[in-house]
Amino acid sequence: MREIKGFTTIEEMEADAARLKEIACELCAETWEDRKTSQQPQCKFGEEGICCRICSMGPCRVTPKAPRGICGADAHAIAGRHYLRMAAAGSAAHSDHGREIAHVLHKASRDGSYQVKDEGRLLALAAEWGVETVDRDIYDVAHEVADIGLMEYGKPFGTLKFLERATEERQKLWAAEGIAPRAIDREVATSLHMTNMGNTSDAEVLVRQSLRVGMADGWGGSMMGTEFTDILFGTPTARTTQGNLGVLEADQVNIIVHGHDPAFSEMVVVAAETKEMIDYAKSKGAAGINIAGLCCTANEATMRHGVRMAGNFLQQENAMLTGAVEMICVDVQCIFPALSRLADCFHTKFVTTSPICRIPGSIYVEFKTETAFEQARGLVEMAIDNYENRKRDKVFIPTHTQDAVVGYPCDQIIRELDGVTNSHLEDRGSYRPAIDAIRSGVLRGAVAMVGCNNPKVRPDYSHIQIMKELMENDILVVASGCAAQAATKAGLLRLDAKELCGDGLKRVCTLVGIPPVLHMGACVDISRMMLLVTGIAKDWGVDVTRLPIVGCAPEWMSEKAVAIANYVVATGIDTYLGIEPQVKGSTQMMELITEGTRKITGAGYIINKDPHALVESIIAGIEKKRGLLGI
Ligand code: BF8
Ligand code: SF4
Repeated sequence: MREIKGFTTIEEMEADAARLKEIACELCAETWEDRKTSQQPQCKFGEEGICCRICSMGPCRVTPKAPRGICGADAHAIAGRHYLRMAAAGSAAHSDHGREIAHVLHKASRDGSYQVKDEGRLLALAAEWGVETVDRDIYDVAHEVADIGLMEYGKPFGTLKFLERATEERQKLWAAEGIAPRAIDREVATSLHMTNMGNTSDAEVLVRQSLRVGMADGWGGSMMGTEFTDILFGTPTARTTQGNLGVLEADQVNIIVHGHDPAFSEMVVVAAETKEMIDYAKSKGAAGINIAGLCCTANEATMRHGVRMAGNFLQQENAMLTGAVEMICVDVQCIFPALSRLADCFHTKFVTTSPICRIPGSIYVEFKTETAFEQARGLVEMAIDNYENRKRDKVFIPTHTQDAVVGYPCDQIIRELDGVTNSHLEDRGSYRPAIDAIRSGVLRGAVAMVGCNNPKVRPDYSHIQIMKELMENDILVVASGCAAQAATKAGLLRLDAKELCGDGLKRVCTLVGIPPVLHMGACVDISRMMLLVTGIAKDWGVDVTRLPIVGCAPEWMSEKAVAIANYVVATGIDTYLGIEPQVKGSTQMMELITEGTRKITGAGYIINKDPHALVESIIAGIEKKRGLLGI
């Protein structure tokens, strides 16, 4: 593997983390490493998905001596029901986030905290949904579009509107297989109903519903979240930024926004950029206000404002351990409750803002659409006031930081790749150049790298090693979520990361002026990836399953990842996992998720805990698809 000076290595990242861990030990502060140790050995029944506590006759655990729970449910039913519940919870989380954004759009106004930033995007969606736009106030259009979006959550009849964006083959297949999602909330409720005591015990039926509830996320709630976020805050465009803990500033007020809902973080960014707040920070002896992001909030804010990214999931405690953070304010999802206790060891204010995510010991400021800006300004002021409490002799900010180019939604990728052969900017918009590059073998294929960190594996190692190996093999990477942040920290979003690539990918990166790993946003933006693949399939004239394009989540941990994996597979895209889904105690479930779904959607999971073996199987899978296409 090529190593070039200037790119942060995983060992350098680990050295920074080790120093921060020492600080934690000096303060007797507990971190995830300590809790992981005290959790050992982790429960084997839970790990294998064969512990059931769905009713109070249980918990029932499957063993050779006791192969069925008290009601008679076997390992396949128990593991299948648990798997479906994970997919449903993940779908609920993403979709509820999408719903919140829809409500914000519904309340958007010219003189309120939230306005419509991308009118073109709104008008396009209005046209798609048959909303009248001629001679209408843009905010009336916005409110009607939001209204229709909100109805998608609970409409009594029909299937989701966004399914019509898929290829005809997919739409027919989903209908024929009975997995086309109806209203979003209905699929979540149906999943809970089916897994309620005394209902479905047929593992295949449970897996089919997992695909369906997953699609309610990817082709429903998440897609809506992405669309409405772009309308409200602007469709991202490529821009430069930086990543890793080195983005924290020793002489500025550091405020970290963490979570997922951009409606919240956008306001904090806007408030921190006001002259009034900057002057106030200066009056308190700081050189300025430095907003940095963690997790998917970082991805959202960086794509639209260039806000720098402090890190991903397993770095959240490390950010506080630097001792340089005046405030961590969070909205929803992937937030360690541990931050609250850890904040007791530092001057850091830990602020929660959503009724969905209440954490004991935090400062709770419930964000409201109507007063969002004033509330954000209040929080920024609180952080500035806290600057003088920083214990300067205890601060350790790691120096490793990487430059990055971020913000490639579908349109941007199409436009950029189209630039390989088409120099007329205004005509751009065809997938042909991307297809030609794949067809000719200049690019062997593409991989969507997604998902979290998981203490079960060396943090970020799998992400980075897999991406580097793909790049060397002329495979373009699109990344989102914590995978995108891992790439950022390793420098793979730098334009000169093309030096780490094979000749073909390097040529494309040089011609087009893109990095070999394209940052596509937060996890809800994986819906963008579905549309990108759909666009390529339509222009190519083949079904999605035949394209040399796959997904990979080597370090996933969240229920949201289970929902995502289900809609990716339902869309016909093979998904490579580095962490085993918790169904190993059922041979039938293992067969269903790796092979069984192929009979339904043409795709399935390939699971391998060894990242090197996993990337080899990805490359082999891509080459096999190329062979079958005759290219
Ligand atoms: O939604 S990748 S750890 S931050 S779940 Fe969470 Fe996983 Fe990160 Fe974003 Ni996605
Ligand atoms: Fe046990 Fe059946 Fe109740 Fe589950 S649903 S806890 S297997 S009795």
